[in-house]
Amino acid sequence: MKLYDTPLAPNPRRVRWFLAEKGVTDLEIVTLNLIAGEHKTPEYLAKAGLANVPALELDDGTVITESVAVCRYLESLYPEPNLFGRDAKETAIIEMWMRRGEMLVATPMMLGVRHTHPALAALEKQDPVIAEYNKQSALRACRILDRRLSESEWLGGPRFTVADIIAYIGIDFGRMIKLLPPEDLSHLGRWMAVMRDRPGAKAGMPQREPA
Ligand SMILES: N[C@@H](CCC(=O)N[C@@H](CS)C(=O)NCC(=O)O)C(=O)O
Repeated sequence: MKLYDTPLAPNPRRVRWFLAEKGVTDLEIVTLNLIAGEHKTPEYLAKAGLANVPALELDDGTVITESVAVCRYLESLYPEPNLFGRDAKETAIIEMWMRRGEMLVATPMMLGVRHTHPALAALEKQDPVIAEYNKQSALRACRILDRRLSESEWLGGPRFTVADIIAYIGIDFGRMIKLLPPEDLSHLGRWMAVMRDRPGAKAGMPQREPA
């Protein structure tokens, strides 16, 4: 298998973290430079179908995009440690928090960063109004996660799951523009500190000081 990847970008980071939690190392990583447009070449577009990373190319030539779909596929190949849920109820709760983390926090944070960070002007016609709206939406939604974490050790329940990976990476991407969650969110702060220390947190990331 080949994983098309790029450093720093949040969606490929989900897959790298997921692989690190599973202890999977036997796949080829192909690093693309997005700023140089390496994900927009006719060859890559013919494979992936769209100009996005991550993409996982299987040995039979099938290409899976969408970071969560890639993680689900990897979960089937490498079921332990389980990160998507073991029974109907647990799987649904994890899915619920994964989608909340993605839609309410990660997506607006990505848009906020994309419309703000000077380096990303190569990928986006930046608009300060869109930037501000999305940054505020992401920060507001951190309160929802904080409330959940006041009653649950992890987002998906009593153990670490993919829901934690998705939400944490979304929030952490804000550091690219020095956007941090409000300090009064103590439950979120407790969880962020624990997440930061997991081995997957550093997978494929340039070494940076924690915020
Ligand atoms: N929903 C997709 C989003 C993939 C995505 O947006 N990837 C970004 C990097 S984080 C990308 O490839 N951007 C290229 C561009 O904007 O031109 C997923 O979860 O994989």
